[in-house]
Amino acid sequence: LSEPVQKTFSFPPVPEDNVSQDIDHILETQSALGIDLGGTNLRVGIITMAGKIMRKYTQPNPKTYEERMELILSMCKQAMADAIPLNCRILGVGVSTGGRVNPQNGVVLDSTKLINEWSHIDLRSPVSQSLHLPVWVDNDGNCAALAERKFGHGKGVENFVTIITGTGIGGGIIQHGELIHGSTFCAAELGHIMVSLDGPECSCGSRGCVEAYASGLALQREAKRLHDEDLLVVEGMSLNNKEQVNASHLVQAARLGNSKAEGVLRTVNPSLVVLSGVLSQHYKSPVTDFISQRALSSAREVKVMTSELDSPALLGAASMVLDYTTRR
Ligand code: ADP
Ligand code: BMX
Ligand code: MG
Ligand code: CA
Ligand code: ZN
Repeated sequence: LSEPVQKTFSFPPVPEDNVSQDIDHILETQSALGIDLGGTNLRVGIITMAGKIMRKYTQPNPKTYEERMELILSMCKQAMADAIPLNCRILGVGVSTGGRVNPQNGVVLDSTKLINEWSHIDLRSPVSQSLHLPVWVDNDGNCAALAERKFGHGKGVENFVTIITGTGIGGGIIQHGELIHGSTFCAAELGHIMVSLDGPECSCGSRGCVEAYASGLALQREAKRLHDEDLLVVEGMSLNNKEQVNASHLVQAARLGNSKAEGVLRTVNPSLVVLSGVLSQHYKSPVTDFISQRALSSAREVKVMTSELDSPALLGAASMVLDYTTRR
């Protein structure tokens, strides 16, 4: 009878007569680490439940598997250290990556030339073993769709498509509120819809894909071609010799009235809803025009919006963590 009653422990232990510790605990913000691996950049972010990016780190995506894994882990460790003074409690890691991904086991099945040494890669095991956190992985276009569903224009929308333009073109399809992966995880590789049988070579090995016309890389190729012919730079535009010509110069030239550059930007595909990525602003009106002129009549009601999210793929990566770790 003199034995003390066994106490049940709650974590973190909260002394009953002291509420201040309890409040400290509540002030911690449940957060995720997001990773986004693209054809050009590797990004890591600390993202809160509300979709706020507390901190973002960007590096060029390394060209080899070893260097890439090493950089991912070191950037994540830095972010986890920085999360402590920010009061962000990291619940897990979400990875968005180019390539076909099996989200059930976190394996990148295969990739186009945009990311080297990135086929048959178990991404989940090394990240989770090294950071001691649960890890979710999905394709970057799919992640962009998840971000729109949770934080953006896709909120409460049953069926929508997102197209994200970076180095390549990624896609994500939400059908009945869920992501579609397809039988071999290629369902929303929307950049690789062939629009011309003998079009330019695509990084996937085929030719004439939408990505080969309208991606950041394709526009860079066109910008370089115009520049070589001395047709790129127009009045009001400056381009010094050291600067690499890229897609942004093509966009700038088009804005300043370069009709050749304008012509390149008008070659786009139809039937989409949320456009995101560096080129989305420039594609909104040609896409809308194309749909109203060419789409099947019952598809013409499709709305086209540009994303309002900063880094949708990164946010979508984080959303996998935030949704799964708090789902009951
Ligand atoms: P990824 O996810 O493929 O690594 P990002 O989304 O970081 O790519 O975008 C990088 C790509 O976008 C590059 O191809 C680059 O040339 C192009 N780009 C960068 N800035 C701009 C801009 N202001 N306008 C148009 N294209 C841009
Ligand atoms: C490529 C392909 C897609 C990806 C898209 C956008 C790879 C490595 N990438 O089409 O899986 O969704 O690029 O990627 O196979 P980003 O590089 O533009 O972000
Ligand atoms: Mg990207
Ligand atoms: Ca996709
Ligand atoms: Zn292709």
